[in-house]
Amino acid sequence: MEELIRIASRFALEGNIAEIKPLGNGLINDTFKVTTEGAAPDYVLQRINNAIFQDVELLQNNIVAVTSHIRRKLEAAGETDLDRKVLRFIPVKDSGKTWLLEDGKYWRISVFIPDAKTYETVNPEFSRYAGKAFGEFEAMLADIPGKLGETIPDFHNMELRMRQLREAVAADAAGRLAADTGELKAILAEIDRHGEEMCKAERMYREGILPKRICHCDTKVNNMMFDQDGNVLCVIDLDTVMPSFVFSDFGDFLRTAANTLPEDDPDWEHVAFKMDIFKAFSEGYIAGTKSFLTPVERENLPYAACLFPFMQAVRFFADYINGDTYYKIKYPEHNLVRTRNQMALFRSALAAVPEMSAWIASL
Ligand code: GN1
Ligand code: MG
Repeated sequence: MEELIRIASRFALEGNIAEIKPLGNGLINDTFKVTTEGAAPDYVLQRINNAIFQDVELLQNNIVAVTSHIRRKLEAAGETDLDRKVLRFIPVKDSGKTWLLEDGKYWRISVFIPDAKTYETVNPEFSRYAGKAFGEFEAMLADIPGKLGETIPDFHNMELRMRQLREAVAADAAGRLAADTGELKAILAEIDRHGEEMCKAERMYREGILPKRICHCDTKVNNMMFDQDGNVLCVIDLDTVMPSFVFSDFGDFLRTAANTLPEDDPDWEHVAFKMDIFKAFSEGYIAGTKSFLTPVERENLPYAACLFPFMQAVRFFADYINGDTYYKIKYPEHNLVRTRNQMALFRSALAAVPEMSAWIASL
């Protein structure tokens, strides 16, 4: 706590700090809410996980480029209340930078968005709004000046994720495969059966028929802020905003919002892909992206809905085999439980592809 106050005080905050408490449930960074006294805004303090985001300067440059671009657009469109519609990062007092390096740890602070809510689950109506909002987010970034760097190179490259899984298997660093009684091998076999099919996006990219665009790349349902009436205020958690396929944003939202259960629920037999959420979200997304979405991107949205549970399963499973070095875990089997859950979601989404395709074609 004292460390946190000392860190927060290095930033050019308004008001005096009253308290600092943990916030949210991200798997990568550590997040805190900084409450101030009186009318000054509250803030969000984050310790950036620099084992994962190795180039914090590039990361923050991306985020500042994105948030100031969006802010300018909203201003030009006559929007008000901008601090609730786009994140604002606070500079460090002595350096003017939006990040602080102290004792080997990286920190940043943004304005806390008041009277806003995040959700772990959404109904079809909110999904439609979210689809439109993520689509419009991509549309706003279509003309961002300059180039954004890849904060995590090849982040959503399925071919890379398959290679990383194979490397994890070959090393078996935690001895988990050696101790396997059959389940792990069965998961690996199932992943192998679908791996090539799921790497379709990379092939289309090499063939020149699929573009990369600036995407959010972590469109989990809880990364969107809503006001009390269900209107979308803004998109948060901008660490992974970078060039990617639109499948990233479409697929990752559905991975979290269309699952009947949370991504780490052990009851994987009750995991299913919710078509009502898919239908509502895709309606919103196609409306929000009508200025740029190509027929190839559009036709492959059902593939994207399968790709993201699959990719997440491969990532969780590789981390399990590596001995849990990437994602925060709460108990030893956590990454395996997450893998089972995401594989079940993948199977359910895959079975729904014909229905998804018919729906997209009808829009
Ligand atoms: C991580 O930090 P968080 O929870 O927003 C991860 C995402 C995964 C997600 C799974 C940089 O996001 O890619 O989809 O966990 N972020 C990174 O819950 O790896
Ligand atoms: Mg998050």
